[in-house]
Amino acid sequence: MRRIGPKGQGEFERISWDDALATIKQHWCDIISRYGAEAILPYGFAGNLGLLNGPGCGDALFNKLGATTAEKTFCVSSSITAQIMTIGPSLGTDPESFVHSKFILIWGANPLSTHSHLWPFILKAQRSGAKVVVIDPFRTRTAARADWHIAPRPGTDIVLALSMIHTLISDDLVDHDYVRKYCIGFDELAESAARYPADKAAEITGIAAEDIQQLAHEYAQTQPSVIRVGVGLERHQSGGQAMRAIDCLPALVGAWRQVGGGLLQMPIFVPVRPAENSRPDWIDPETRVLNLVQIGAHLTGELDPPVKSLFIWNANPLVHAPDSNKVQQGLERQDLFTVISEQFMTDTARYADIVLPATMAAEQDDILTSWGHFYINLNQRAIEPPGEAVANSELFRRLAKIMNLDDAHFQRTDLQMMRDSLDWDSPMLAGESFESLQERGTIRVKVPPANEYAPHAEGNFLTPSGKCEFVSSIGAESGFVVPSFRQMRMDKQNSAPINPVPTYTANVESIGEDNSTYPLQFLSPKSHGFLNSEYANETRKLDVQGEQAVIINPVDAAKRHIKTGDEVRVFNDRGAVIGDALVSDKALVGTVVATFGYWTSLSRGTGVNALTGGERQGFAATPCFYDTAVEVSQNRG
Ligand SMILES: Nc1nc2c(c(=O)[nH]1)N[C@H]1C(S)=C(S)[C@@H](COP(=O)(O)OP(=O)(O)OC[C@H]3O[C@@H](n4cnc5c(=O)[nH]c(N)nc54)[C@H](O)[C@@H]3O)O[C@H]1N2
Ligand SMILES: Nc1nc2c(c(=O)[nH]1)N[C@H]1C(S)=C(S)[C@@H](COP(=O)(O)OP(=O)(O)OC[C@H]3O[C@@H](n4cnc5c(=O)[nH]c(N)nc54)[C@H](O)[C@@H]3O)O[C@H]1N2
Ligand SMILES: [Mo]
Repeated sequence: MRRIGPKGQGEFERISWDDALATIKQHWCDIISRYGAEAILPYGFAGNLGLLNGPGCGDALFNKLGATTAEKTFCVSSSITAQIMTIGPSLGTDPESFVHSKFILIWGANPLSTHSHLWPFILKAQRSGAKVVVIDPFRTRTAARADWHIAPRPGTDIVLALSMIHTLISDDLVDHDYVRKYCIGFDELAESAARYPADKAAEITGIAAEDIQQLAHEYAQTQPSVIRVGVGLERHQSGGQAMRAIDCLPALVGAWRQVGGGLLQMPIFVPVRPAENSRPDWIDPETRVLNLVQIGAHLTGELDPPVKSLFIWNANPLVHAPDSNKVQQGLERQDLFTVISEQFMTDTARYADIVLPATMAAEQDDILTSWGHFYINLNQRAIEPPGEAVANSELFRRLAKIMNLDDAHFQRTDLQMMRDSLDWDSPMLAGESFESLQERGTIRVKVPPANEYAPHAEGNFLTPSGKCEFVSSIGAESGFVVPSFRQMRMDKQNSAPINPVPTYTANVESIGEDNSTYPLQFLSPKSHGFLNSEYANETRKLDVQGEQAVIINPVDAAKRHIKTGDEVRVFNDRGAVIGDALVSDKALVGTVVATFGYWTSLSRGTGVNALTGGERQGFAATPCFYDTAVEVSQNRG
C-alpha cells in the first residue's frame, strides 16, 4: 500500500508489488547518491524470532548496501552479557529439571504470564514441597502464587544480592570446596559484598534485615536450589551488575552440584549460525552504528548523514521503543521515507510511506529455537500465504533483486536457508540433520535428560578462565555487547566500560537527588494478555487484558485523592499516559505500574513508552525503561 493521506492518519491506497518495489528502489537510489547508503537505517526486531524471518533476517541486504548498522539492545542485552561474563554461554538449568528443585527463586520474572511453558514444572515442584520465592516490587500473578513474595525497591536488587552474599560468607554457608575448585575472584566479591551488611541493605532495598538473612540461609541450605532470572531487573542502571551478582549465587552455595540446582536465564545458546543469514562479514568497519533504543533522537536530531529512510520489519517502534513522542515526531518528518513490512495497520505502520504485507507463522516455513526450553522446532506452513503476503525471507530476496545485488546469498531458497541456519556439526546436534528435524519436527539438544543434567556439577564454565568468574576477565576496559538477538557487531559499539566486580549504581531519574516534581517510580512490565504490542488490536485479547490500568499503592493514592476506577493521568516532562486507576498494595509504595503493549491509535492517548527515556542506557547498552520518574493525577481532560 502507498500512503495517500497525512503521515499517521492511516490513509492508503493499494498498489502492486512491482509498483511498491520500484518506488522503494527510486527513493533508495536517490538517497544513496545524495547522502550515501548510511542514510538508510534498518529497523528489525523481535516480532518474529525465527532463524529465517527473525530480527536479523534483513541485515545481509543492508550490510551489502552499506546502510547504517543497527545495534539492537531492547531485550536481554545486559542479562545475557552478564551471564557470559560470569558463567559463560551456558544453557543453564534445564526447565524440565525444575521438578527436582527444593527451593525456586524467581527473580525479576513473571513466568506465569511470560514463560508459561516453565510454569507447570514450577507448580509440580511446589506441590512436591519445594518453596517458591518471588523477588519483584510488583505482586504479579506469579508472585501471588509464591510461598514468599519479597518486594524490593525497584533497581536495588544488586544490593539485595550482595547482602545475601555477605550473609553467606559471614554465616559460613559457602561451599568452599566448590568455590576453590571452580571459581575465581572470591576475595574481591567478598569485599564488594561486605559494603552491604543486612541492616545497610535494608535501608536501600526496603527489605527487612532479618528477611535478607533468612533468604540467604534458606537459599543456601535448601538444596537443590534454582534461580529463574528474568528481564525485569535489567531495566535499571544497576540491572546488568545485579545479574552478575545473581549469577554468582549458585556457585557460592554449590547449587550447581545437583540436578535441579543452578540458574536458568534464557537457554539461547543452542548451535545456531546467525552469521549465515545476517552476514556481518559484509559490514565495512567504518560504517556508522546507531542503537535503535534511541530511535527518537536519531530521527529528530542532527546526524551526518541524517536518517532519510527507515525500513522496519518485525517491529512496532512507536509502541515498544522509549520516548515515543519523540519517535512520533521523527516518523512525522516529511523528508523521511519509511517502509514497513507488517501483518497489521499498527501505530507505526500508519506513518509509513509504503506498507508491505507480511505472512504469519502458519503461512511461512522457519526454524524456531528456544525462548526458555531445550528444543529446536521446525515451523512448517499450514496454508499458503493469503493474498499477496510474503515471508520476510522472500521480501528480502525481492529487495535484493531490485537493488541489483546478485550475490548467491540472496538466491538461496527457504530450504537452503534453513539448512544453513544450524551448526549440524555441533556436539549438541550429534546424529541429527535437517532431514531428522523435518521428520520429527522437533529436536532436543544433545545434553543429558532432565533427570540427569547438572551442567556445572564439576565446573565446566565456558568463560575465558574456565571458572565461574566472580571477577570478570572480559568487558572491563571497553565494555561490550553480546549479540542479543543475533545482532552482529561486537567490535564497534556504544557500551560503556563495565566494572569487573558487581557494584551498585543507583537509578538516576527515579531515585536521584531531586525527585520532588516526579516522586513516583514508573514500571511498565509485560502484560498477561498481549505479546509485547502484538494482539493488543484483538478484541478477544483486549477483553482478557482489559483497558490500560494504572496500579498505585493505597498510600500514594490517598495523597492524591485517587480511587479505583478513576481515570488518571501519569505524566512527566516527556509525555503522559491515561488509564484507569487500580488502587492496590500489589504496587509497592512509591511505584506506579502500567503494563506495556497498548496501541496509541486504539487507546485514550499514548502507550507507556511516552514516559520512558531513550537517553539512559545501562550496562551493555540496555535501555533503562524503568528508571523513569512520574507523577499521577486525576485526569481532568
Ligand atoms: N504474556 C506475555 N508473555 C511474554 C511477553 C509479553 O509481552 N506478554 N513478552 C516476551 C518477551 S519479549 C520477554 S523479554 C519476556 C520477559 O519476561 P519477564 O522476564 O518475565 O519480564 P517482565 O514481565 O517484563 O518483567 C518481570 C518482572 O520484573 C519486575 N521488575 C521490574 N523492576 C524490577 C526490579 O527492579 N527488581 C525486580 N526484582 N523485579 C523488577 C516487574 O514488575 C515484572 O513483574 O516475556 C516474553 N513473554
Ligand atoms: N516500556 C516497555 N517497553 C518495552 C518492553 C517493556 O517491558 N516495557 N519490552 C521490551 C522488549 S523485552 C522487547 S522484546 C520489545 C518488543 O519489541 P518487538 O518484539 O519488536 O514487538 P512489537 O513492538 O510488539 O512488534 C512486533 C511487530 O512485528 C510484527 N510481526 C510479527 N511477525 C512478523 C513477521 O513474520 N514479519 C513481519 N514483517 N512482521 C511481523 C507484528 O505484527 C508486530 O507489529 O519491546 C521492548 N519495549
Ligand atoms: Mo523481549
